[in-house]
Amino acid sequence: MSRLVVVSNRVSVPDRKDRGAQGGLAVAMHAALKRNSGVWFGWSGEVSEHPGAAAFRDVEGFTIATIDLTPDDYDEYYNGYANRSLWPLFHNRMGHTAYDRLYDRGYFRVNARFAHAMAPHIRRDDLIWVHDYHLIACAEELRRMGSSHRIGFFLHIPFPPADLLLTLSSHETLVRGLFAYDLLGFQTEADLRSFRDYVVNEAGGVLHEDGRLEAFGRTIRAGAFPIGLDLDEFRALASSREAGRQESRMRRSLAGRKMAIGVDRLDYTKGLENRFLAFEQLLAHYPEHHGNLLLLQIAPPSRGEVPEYETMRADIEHVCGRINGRFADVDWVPIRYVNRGYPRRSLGGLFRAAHVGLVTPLKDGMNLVAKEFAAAQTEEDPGVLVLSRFAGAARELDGAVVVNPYDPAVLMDAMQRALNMSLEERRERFASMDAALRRNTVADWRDRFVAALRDTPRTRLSEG
Ligand code: GDG
Repeated sequence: MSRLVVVSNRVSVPDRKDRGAQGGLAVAMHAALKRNSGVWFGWSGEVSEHPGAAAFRDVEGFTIATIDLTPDDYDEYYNGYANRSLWPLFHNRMGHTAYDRLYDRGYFRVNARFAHAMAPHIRRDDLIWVHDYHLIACAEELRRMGSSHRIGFFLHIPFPPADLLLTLSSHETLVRGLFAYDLLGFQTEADLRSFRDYVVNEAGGVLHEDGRLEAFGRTIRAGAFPIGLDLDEFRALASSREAGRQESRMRRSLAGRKMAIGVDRLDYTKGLENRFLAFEQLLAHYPEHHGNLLLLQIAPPSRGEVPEYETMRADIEHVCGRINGRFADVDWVPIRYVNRGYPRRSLGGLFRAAHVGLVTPLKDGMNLVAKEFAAAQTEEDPGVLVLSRFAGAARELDGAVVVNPYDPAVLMDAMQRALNMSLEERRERFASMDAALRRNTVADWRDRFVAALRDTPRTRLSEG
C-alpha cells in the first residue's frame, strides 16, 4: 500500500505518556501515518536566521520531518498572509484583513520552500495530503517540479464567498494553486458551493455533471468532508477519574448554581464579545439568575503577536469587567473568565458539570468544541448546546438550539430556553446529537478522504 505523506503548518508529535493531551485530529493522523508508515511534514515551530534542510525523526511507526522558518518567513507567511489575510478573510472579517504585498510574497515563498524541502523525500507511489490555509500553494510548486502524485487538500476553515475572495489581489493565484491538487475537501456543502461559485463565475471554469471541476487546464474533484470527533476516546476522557475530579470540584464551587460554559481559543471569530453581551442582557431581563447562574469562559490566548488579537483581547476584558462590575455581589461573580488552557480530560468534566454549552462563533469551519460538549453529556441529565448557525457543526448537530450569534436578543432567548428546558426535551436533543456524532467520527472523516484520494486517477501535468 502506498505511503501517506501529511503536510501541515505544524506537526503534532505523539505523546506516549499522555494521549489525552492530544486533539482528535492529531490522534487520527498518527493512526493513519502508522498504518501507512508515513511521513508528517511541517514547520518545527522554530525561527532561525539560517534554516537548514528538513530534520527527520522516527516516532511510533512513522516519521516526522520539520523545517525552521526565518524571521521574515514567520512575519510574512505565518503572522502575515496566513493569520492576518487569509484567516480573517475566510471568516468574513474583511475589517480585520491585511492587504500587503510583502505578505503575499512571503506566503508563496514559504509554500515553495515546503515543497522543495519535501520533494527529495517523496516516493513515487506516495499519497500526499496537505492541510489547511497555510499551505494552499504547496502542490503547485510540487507540480512545477514534475510531481504526478495524487495530492489532496483539506481546508479546515470556511471558504469565503467570491466577493470577499476577490478583494485579495492574489485570489486567482490561490485558486489556481488549488487546481494543482487532485482532490479538495471542504467542511460543508456551503463551503463547496462558494468554491464552485468562484470557479464557474470568476475563473471561467466548468462544473461537470459528476461534480468534477475544470479550470486552469486541469480537472479536479472537490467535496464536503465534515470533520468528526475522536468519539470513543473523548468519551473515555470525559468519564476518566481526572474528569470526575474536575466535575466534582466544579460542582462544589457552583454550590447549586447553574453554569453555562464556553471553551474557545481567544479569537475574534469565536464571538466571545457577542456572547458576553447576550449574557448581560439575560441577567438584565431575568433577575432570577442573579446569584444563581454563572458563565465559565475558558479562553486560552492564541496568536498574541497579531495586533488584531491584542485589541480584541482588551475589548473582551473590558466588556467582561463591566458586566461583572454591574452585576456581581460579594458572594457571586457572573462571568468567570479564564485565560488558560486545560487538559482535554478536565474539559470533559467541566462540560458535564455545565447546564448549557455556548458555542457561538461568528463563523467557523466546523467547531470541534460543539461536538466535544455534546459528546461529554450523559443520557441521565444532558446539558443543552446553544450553537451558532455559522459553525459547520450546525449542519450536523440538529439537536442543538441553533442561533444567530450576531443578535444578542436571540442569543439571550436561546440561553433562557436552554436553562429552562425539560429533561424530556434535553434527552431527545441529546439522542439526536449522539447519533450524528456516531455517524461521522474523525476516523470516518480521515478514511473517507484518503479513500477518495486513492480513487482519483493519477494526473499528468497539462500540456502547454
Ligand atoms: C480549526 C477550525 C475546525 C480549546 N481550548 C482548550 C482545548 N481546546 C481544543 C478544543 C478543540 C480544539 O482545541 C479547537 O478546535 P475548534 O474546532 O473548536 O477550533 P480551531 O482551533 O479554530 O480549529 C475549526 C478545526 O480546525 C478542525 O478541522 O473545527 O472550525 O477553525 O478540540 O477542545 N484543548 C485543551 N485545553 C483547552 O483549554 N486541551
